[in-house]
Amino acid sequence: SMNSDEMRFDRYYEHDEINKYLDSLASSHKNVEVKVIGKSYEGRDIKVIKITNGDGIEKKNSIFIDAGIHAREWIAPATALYVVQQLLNDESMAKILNILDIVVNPVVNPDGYQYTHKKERLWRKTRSKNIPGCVGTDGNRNFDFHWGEVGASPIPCMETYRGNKAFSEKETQALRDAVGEIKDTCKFYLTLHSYGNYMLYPWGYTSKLPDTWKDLDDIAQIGASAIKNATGTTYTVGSSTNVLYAAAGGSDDYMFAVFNVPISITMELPGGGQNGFDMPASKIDETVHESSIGIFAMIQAVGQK
Ligand code: ING
Ligand code: ZN
Repeated sequence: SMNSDEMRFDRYYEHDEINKYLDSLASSHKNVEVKVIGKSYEGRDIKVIKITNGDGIEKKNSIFIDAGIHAREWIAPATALYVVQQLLNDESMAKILNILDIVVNPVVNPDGYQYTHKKERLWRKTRSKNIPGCVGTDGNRNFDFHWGEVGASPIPCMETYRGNKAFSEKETQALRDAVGEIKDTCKFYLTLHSYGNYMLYPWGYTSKLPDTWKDLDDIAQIGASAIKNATGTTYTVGSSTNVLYAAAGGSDDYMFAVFNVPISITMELPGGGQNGFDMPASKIDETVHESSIGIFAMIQAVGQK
């Protein structure tokens, strides 16, 4: 168990440890607030941590980061937690927190995440029951913008099952409501996935580009170049449909189109291990550090706009 106010990135943590860690940060930092934004299908608390500079100014611009909507993508929650730790421990972050409040949901889909720890390492979806013998909905096909169109299966047993309706899942409802709460101030929505080294932006539902695609591309390029310069690792930048594949009902399209968050990016972190999702624990630390360089470069660029 973890009672102390530190997380070491030498192994993957279980969901209850992560929640305890967040609570310990709230007790030890007066500029940190932890909130339950909803319960998962199996009843786990879905938490966000909000980090401010403690000045109490309400209408500051904000940023929302999430991870772990897909259960098996373990490097994503680890990266989100590393970003939280850096924001609190690295004094050079004070400048960012003077301009922006940062809200992080490190595990959107805790039931799936725990299922990958205990039962089936490569599980992707939630754990809600749909038809007998088939469990789970793909959270990143469940958002209510062009829901059910391309790349989102209507078949409950499939890996990319869209759900029986948009926002059928308690987990996607919770994420929607948490971002919705800050939509008037939110300048950047970042969702962490793995794997493949991509900085993706809307649209996922069509190969057309949004009118403001250059703004999206600028920020994504800044993230990719920062990583390239720091470690030599290459990220591919572009719209989801154009550089990866078309998929409707994703969280990034929704936050961008419905909540008008001007910068909305899906970051596909590096892969590792036998199947790409299973990066060895010994590589977590260097990977989350590298990825955070890109994330902080993007946050900084958004803050300066
Ligand atoms: N990749 C994303 C997925 O949900 C994506 C890629 C994001 C496609 C946004 C379209 C829109 O399939 C992973 N690894 O889950
Ligand atoms: Zn994913």
